[in-house]
Amino acid sequence: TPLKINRALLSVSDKTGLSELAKALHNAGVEIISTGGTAKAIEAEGIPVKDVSEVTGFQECLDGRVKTLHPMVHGGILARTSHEPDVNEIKDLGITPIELVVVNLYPFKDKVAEPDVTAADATEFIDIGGPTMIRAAAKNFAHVSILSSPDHYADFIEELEEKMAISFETRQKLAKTAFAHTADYDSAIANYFTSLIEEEPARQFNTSLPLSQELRYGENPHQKAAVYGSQDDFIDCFHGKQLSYNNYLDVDAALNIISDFDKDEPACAIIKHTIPSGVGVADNLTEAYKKAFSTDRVSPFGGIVVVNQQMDIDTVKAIDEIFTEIIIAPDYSDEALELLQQKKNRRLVRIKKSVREVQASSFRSIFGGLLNQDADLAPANPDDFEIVSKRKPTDQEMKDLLFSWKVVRHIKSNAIVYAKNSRTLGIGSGQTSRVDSSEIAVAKANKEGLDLSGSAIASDAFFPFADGVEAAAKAGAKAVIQPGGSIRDEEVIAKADEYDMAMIFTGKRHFKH
Ligand code: 93A
Repeated sequence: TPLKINRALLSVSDKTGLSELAKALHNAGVEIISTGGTAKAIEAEGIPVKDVSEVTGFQECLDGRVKTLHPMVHGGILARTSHEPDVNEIKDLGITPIELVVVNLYPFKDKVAEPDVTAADATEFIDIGGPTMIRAAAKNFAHVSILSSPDHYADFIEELEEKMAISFETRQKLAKTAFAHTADYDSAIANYFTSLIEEEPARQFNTSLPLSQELRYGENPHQKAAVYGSQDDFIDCFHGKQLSYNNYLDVDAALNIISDFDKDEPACAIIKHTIPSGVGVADNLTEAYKKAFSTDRVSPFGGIVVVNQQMDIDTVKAIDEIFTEIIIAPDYSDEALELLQQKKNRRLVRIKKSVREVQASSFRSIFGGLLNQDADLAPANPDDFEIVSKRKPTDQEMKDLLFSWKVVRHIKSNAIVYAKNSRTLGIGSGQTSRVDSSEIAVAKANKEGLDLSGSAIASDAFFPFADGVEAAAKAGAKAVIQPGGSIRDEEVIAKADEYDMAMIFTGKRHFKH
């Protein structure tokens, strides 16, 4: 049944929207009770307000630590006003029901975010009376309405003015939100204490990611699915069908790899099932696309093309020779757009923000929960590289090594990339042995008729044995880049020297499981 509001208790730290709300309540004939600062703010608007100490018959004490913690307040909030015994009992006790509680809490999160905050200061920002009122009102939502954020005022006022009462559905929804809010508030306090107690602060992340979108289905049509977070900050899918679950995975892979290529080097990657099938860098996008495509001319069918510069008409014409599911670019020329939009269903995505711009966390779902780690986004730093072979890489080899190293970390382990002249020649991914990945990379290059002689090879983790390097040499590779760190490094280096290969140790591994 709709609830008529006779009496409201307002106690807010964030005074946003307070005067509009108080006015609306006053106009609806509601009696307003309030705590110190809130009462002052309401009074200043010329709206009648009763101080909570008049209700409790007790002064605010202990520097405001005890303001509303009183049976006159909590009896008024918790009474079941449709329940005869409660009604009689509060009548005997002289308690008047409160049908609306408006509380927002001491801003604890803001306080602990201040750089020099002391634990004592932070502690004073732990609100006790506020959550108590919020939880009491939310528990008794059958008889009380709770507003725990200024965000809820506008809809509330509208409903109050329209119906002079608040519906059960609204009260239940507000109660749910209120409990979520106090839970979040308490976990922020717990996290802060954890950070005080433990030497290394526990990894913290936002556990309350908002629902971004319900998806039609998951990896397969029989799986329900949704996406959470703020994907819209990074991309705008402005044409074609809604992105699907698998599309999101592929777009994620595409955004990650393209973030490795600076704006001054036109780059293109073609992604299939989250793995690049080819990557190219050239003087212009069309050439970059052609290089990427030439690595593997079968996989791109139904794949995703991502570029790092404004998409132009010539590149679109080249892409249009086969069916592409998604095209991703920072921007599109008018001509390119006109041609692209002729295909109604093909998804077109604009990159709004590079994934490199955020200190990203990565999450994977496992039994019973999640795994969390820093995303592996930091660009490689050639200053950390060590040339371990007798022969130094030539300038061209160095370019090819750097290029292949950028690509290899975006490929599922075990990952092997052959590259030359800023273009991938063979990619081996996701195999259970490094040798298999190598053989696949070579086989794919051969299938496309690509010449591996003089190429560079990158490996996401160390070569455990010299045989991997020997196989690469026999396939035509002249330069190797890998993390190093195997107990057989010496043998591996000796093998590179035997074939007059240049070899770099990066000291950094890029597994992608
Ligand atoms: O110190 S408290 O935990 N003790 C209380 O009894 C109490 N009652 C309300 N904090 C309490 N409040 C909080 O005071 C509210 O949650 C609100 O954030 C704030 C409003 O104080 P004022 O009206 O004086 O600005």
